[in-house]
Amino acid sequence: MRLQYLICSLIGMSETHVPSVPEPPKRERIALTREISSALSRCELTHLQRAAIDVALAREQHRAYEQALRDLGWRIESLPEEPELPDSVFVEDTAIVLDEVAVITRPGAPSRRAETASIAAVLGKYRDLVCIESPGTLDGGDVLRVGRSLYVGTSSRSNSTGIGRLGALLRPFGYRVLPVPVQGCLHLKSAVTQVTAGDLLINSRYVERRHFPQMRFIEVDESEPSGANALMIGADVIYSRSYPRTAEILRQRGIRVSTVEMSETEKAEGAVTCCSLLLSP
Ligand code: CIR
Repeated sequence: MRLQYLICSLIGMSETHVPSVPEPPKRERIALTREISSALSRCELTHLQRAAIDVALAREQHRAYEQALRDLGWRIESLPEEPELPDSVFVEDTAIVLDEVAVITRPGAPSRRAETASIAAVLGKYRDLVCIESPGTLDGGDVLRVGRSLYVGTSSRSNSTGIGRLGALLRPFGYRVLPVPVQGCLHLKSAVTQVTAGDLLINSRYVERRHFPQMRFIEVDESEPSGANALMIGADVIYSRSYPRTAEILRQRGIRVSTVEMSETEKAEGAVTCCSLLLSP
């Protein structure tokens, strides 16, 4: 029964005379990003050889990435450049943002630990904050959330102390934290990301499917091993133009794919999920 009709019946008024029930205030969808550092060429590298990065082009591509998020209804809150922090555009690694709370991480690479202070200052406006503390380490790129489950890659960046602490911090909110081994790539989300409510895009040479029971899988094209990172936004997916064969596989499955050019941040081992932190309503 419609609420207005119920009120009408109770107070004996015609439906047209009842003022409409006010909608609860909507929380804005905010994407937190950061300008590319002029020092990006001095980024951390684990699996790639260093290649020349065009910082001006990287910035242009980053603006197009932000525009893709705007086109899907997100307001961009962009932090200024950190000239002394080469990897600081990869804001995903500094926090895990949930509806109830935000966890400020302690990145595995010592060169990246100073990135968290400015992120905490902004996130504190929107969420209660909790922190991963020494000797724990955790990179947000290792955390794949599917519903109330947080799968966390036991990579070179996230240690068992950090993963254990994440579990203890989030248990009171009803989340379970599940460690998952990864091999051959930087983070868990280099190996697997969610692309629909029931589908994971995966490179099963980097992570085993058995860790994700009840999910279906879309395998990356074998010529595109780094193509498993996609940014799911509702029914849409933001995806790198570097993996056209996998993009086509996603489209054939009926997924709406918006592609962005990521050539320069990819030379720094970045990908589409790493360049924003999404604060959803
Ligand atoms: C690093 O090695 O930390 C950066 N060069 C790349 C981080 C990419 N972040 C991510 O995939 N979440």
